[in-house]
Amino acid sequence: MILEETTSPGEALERTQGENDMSAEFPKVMVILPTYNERENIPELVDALFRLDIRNFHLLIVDDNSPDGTGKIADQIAQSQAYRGKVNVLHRPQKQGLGPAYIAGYKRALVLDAQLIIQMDADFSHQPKYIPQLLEEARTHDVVLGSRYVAGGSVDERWGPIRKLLSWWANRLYTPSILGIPVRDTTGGFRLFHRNCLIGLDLDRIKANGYVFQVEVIYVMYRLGYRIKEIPIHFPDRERGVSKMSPSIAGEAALRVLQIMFRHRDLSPIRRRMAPCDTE
Ligand SMILES: Nc1nc2c(ncn2[C@@H]2O[C@H](COP(=O)(O)OP(=O)(O)O)[C@@H](O)[C@H]2O)c(=O)[nH]1
Ligand SMILES: [Mg+2]
Repeated sequence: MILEETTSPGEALERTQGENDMSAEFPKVMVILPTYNERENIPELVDALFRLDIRNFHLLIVDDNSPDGTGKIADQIAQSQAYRGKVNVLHRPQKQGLGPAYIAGYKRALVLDAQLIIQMDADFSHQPKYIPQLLEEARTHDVVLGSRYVAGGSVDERWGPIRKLLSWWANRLYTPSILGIPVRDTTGGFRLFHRNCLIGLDLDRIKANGYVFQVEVIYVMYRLGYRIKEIPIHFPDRERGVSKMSPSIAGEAALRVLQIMFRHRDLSPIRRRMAPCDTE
């Protein structure tokens, strides 16, 4: 999808990845991992991400004081010889949901001068192997989404027909028709943003939590005219740990989508925030 756009972060990337190989010349990539009780996943996931061997690559773990001690494990990883200086941990006092965790993570990533910000679940449903593709598409797009609902994308084979139908209906029928947005996977959480998109978004505009948080962010970015690309991903269910999403969050989502439409339908590219983001 190409929207009217004057700036080209893709070109900026070309420039920074120009002639020489020094890592400082490469844009700083930061992957945000929100965690709540992910002790069984986080060490392995961190290893898998660094095995991708991407230049100038950093992690930001945002932990909401997980009772299972994920935060402590994250600190140990951050202080380990292998990852010192490459892994940051943001501790928050209590579980407040995915939306506030991401907002705090985006703000911290901006403060840490990240140029390309990737967000993904910490349970292997978002597979590290797709990250090189996200980065490749970031050369020519402002926002890149890992998508279950474009050609080639898929969800876990074990999903029952009701769950499949509900997710498909929400993403492919309900949300696009209410919001008038050509994005096929609006609730997915595997995303890449150029820094300027998070600044332009104006994080204080975003109010939703849960699945609708993802919808609100992408809707505002669409209204602001950022160029959005979806790449197909397979989305397997988590093997370890438990999901924190509840049916009540999913039920509330349908109404919240209407709220989002009314809240942001008048936004246009001119309303992008230009000043540096307020940071913590
Ligand atoms: N920091 C933080 N992370 C959360 C919270 N709720 C969920 N997560 C993380 O967000 C990601 C997605 O959550 P998950 O329970 O897997 O949701 P599902 O994939 O929709 O079932 C995982 O990495 C969770 O650990 C929260 O309240 N705070
Ligand atoms: Mg999950």
